[in-house]
Amino acid sequence: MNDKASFCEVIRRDDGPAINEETFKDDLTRHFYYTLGRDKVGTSRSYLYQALVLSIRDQLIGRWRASRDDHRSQSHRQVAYMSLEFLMGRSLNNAMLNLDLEDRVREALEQYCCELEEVEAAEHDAGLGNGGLGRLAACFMDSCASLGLPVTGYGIRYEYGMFNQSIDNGHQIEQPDNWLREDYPWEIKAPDDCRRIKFFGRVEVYEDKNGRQHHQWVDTRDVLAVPYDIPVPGFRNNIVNTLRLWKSEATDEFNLSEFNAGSYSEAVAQKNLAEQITMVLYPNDSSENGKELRLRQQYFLSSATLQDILVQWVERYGEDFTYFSELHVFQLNDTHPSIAVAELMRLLMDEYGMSWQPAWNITTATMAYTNHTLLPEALEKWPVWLFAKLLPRLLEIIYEINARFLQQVAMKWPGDVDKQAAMSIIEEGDVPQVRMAHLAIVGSFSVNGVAELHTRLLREGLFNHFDQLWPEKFNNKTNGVTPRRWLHHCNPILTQLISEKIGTEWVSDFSKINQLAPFHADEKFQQQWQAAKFKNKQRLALLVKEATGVEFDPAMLFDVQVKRIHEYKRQLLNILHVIHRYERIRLGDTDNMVPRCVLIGGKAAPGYFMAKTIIKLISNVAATINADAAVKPYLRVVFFPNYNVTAMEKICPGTDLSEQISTAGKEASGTGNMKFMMNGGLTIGTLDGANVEMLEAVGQENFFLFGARIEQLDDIFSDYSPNQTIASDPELKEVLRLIESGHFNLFEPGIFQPIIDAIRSPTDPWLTAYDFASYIEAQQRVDQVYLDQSQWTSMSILNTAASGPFSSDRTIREYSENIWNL
Ligand code: 26W
Repeated sequence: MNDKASFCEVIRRDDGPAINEETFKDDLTRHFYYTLGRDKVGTSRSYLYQALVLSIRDQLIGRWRASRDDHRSQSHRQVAYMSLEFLMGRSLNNAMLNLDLEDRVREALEQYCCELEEVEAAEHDAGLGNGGLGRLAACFMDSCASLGLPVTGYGIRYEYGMFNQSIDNGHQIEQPDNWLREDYPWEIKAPDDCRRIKFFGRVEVYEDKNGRQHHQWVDTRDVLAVPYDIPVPGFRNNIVNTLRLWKSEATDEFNLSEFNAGSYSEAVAQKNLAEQITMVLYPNDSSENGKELRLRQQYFLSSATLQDILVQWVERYGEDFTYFSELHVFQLNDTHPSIAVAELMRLLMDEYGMSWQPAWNITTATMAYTNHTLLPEALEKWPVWLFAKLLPRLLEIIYEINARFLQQVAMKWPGDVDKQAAMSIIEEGDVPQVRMAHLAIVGSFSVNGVAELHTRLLREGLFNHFDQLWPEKFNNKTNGVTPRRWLHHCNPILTQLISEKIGTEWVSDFSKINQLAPFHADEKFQQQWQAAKFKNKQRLALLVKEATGVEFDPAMLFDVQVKRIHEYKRQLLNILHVIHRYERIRLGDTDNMVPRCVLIGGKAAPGYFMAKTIIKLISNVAATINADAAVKPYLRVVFFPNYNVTAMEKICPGTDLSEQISTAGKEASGTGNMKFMMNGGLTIGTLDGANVEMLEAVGQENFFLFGARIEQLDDIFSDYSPNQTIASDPELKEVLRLIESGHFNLFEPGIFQPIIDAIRSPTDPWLTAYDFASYIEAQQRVDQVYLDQSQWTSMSILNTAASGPFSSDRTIREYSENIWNL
């Protein structure tokens, strides 16, 4: 072997040097001094953070390459997890945990007289997601790497992630999240792999010499997709997967007419349009407002990702796609990337010359769709005219898919035109629309919901016709969260206690967590468990003090609801209970009342008026209550600003009571509920989403259940009269009277009227008044149990012990075995 070849060999086979304390220290210094050109640490920890990440990245690179080569060279199936959102949060601690580097890092930092925690705090959250769906994608990435599965995440590198929320006089203010300002040292740009994405233009049809028709999408305005790769290390298994995020850039072609007319600067400025595509994450988590730019984002991600995989395929196997579907799966995270169904058809036919049927066989054997919501307003539809303008070739293909699909429907239900209209991918009407969920179902071999109840409701309701046509496509994959971040990393105190008791295997095999159960009544263990919770409450109290100025007393019960603000999640019900308690305290009715600190946090979509009004109500109620010295021993309330992944890492370990109180049938699964459970939080909740399975796992007696159930809803709505409910419930009546009297808005008359009207409306879909009494009763049970600390602690231990099934490792194993067939 000549020198050059052996060098290449070394580069290729290098698994990364064994981690050595001395070289690690040197790496850190080298990056700080040379790569970043710094000599003083100064007050900002930002450079030290960056140098540290670069040093850790060095440790990852060899393993990363080895993992990638492995995926590409071996003939087993691989998955592209396609998602418009990846809510990764911080990565430093996770990487150190998974590589077992913490001790070395601490030592290396000593020379800078700097604590690891300070450096960690310099990392900006990668907030490229809205809420549950985006965070789920991030947990899945961790589990796939930790299980050694060949899964690559594909998403968008938004310049601005989820907005930062501040609260001004109780109102939400949105501020841009410029998370890339100081560079993001985890990412590596890969310009070699950039792809070209078409928009606008028109379709030309021509016949080849064999008389076969071909379509050509021409006169397009093209944009480049440039990938940035982020390493995703598995838990202590030497595997490093990839999250590939696409950034849009202008091509180097100018608008020549303008250019020649002397408008050089204007022609260059036009390039901005291309870069707009990946500028900002849409901050809506439940309603689609049909913005053109959003459709551009969706197509941009879908096309770039599919091209990426097809180009790699052709490099390796040429243009023979016979075995393509045996080696690839595309998992669509909700309908957001579902235009991929039509795009894969286009690429196979127009770019690689395939005819319809083989291309369709490949498409329907590789696409799989996950649904995350039953809310009708969240089901994406795009006007046909918009498609015709922006993606004309894609619209043609969608029409053809639909025509063939409707023939199938007609065969199954001859003459049933209503069914055809209901199932059609195109919704007729004044403004005809493309129904993206229908496109996703028709084009996929698998359709899954995210909790047992959710999947049942999908099959019986929303997608019932499709279930009758293709029952074999439907399946459930109950969500989970990664126990590395959501227990090990975020709760070191409890982690140590658990590991002392049952060893450390639970970190990689979370089913083992149930070995804690036998100790639930052990007095000494209970005391240790309580002490751990107390410390975590102290840590949370500090955070609350910093963020709001309000003192939380760790001796009180910490009652927490954090999630996006939405009417169906019923933060309103929560605050009604708070007001009720406040009333009782004012009346001196405090016998056996457990002192509580109530924390509510979450972002409202900027255009969601009711959600913003609910934030204002919570803030005003909090201000009134916290200002009342007589109330302080019993009740304190905050609206916690800018709730995000990093905040949750301190919130969930310090929580006693987790509020999961959505109207039955509305929350697809929930995942925050699982994080609290892992950390020994007790749940007060409805029979909704994954709460149902959590309750089954831990037992009724260890869960505070309340509220209307799905089976009752039809009955309830048939003669719902909230005003009667209110009139006959003195407690609810009093709570509403207090709000209506202006007690919480003395100088802002009328601002809460929309909320009052909503509660009093006979068509209130969220059943706030209906569930009030049952909620108050459940909260009463919470107090009773809490007074018996031994019983509470036993329940807390049993909750953690029963949280095994809610690890995303379990979820991903199920995806792998039943959908991906890896
Ligand atoms: C197009 C606007 C839009 C954006 C995001 C519509 C819908 C969404 C998501 C589907 C909202 C979402 O995050 N859904 C949540 O997904 C979680 C993960 O499966 C579930 O746990 C939550 O119950 C569900 O609300």
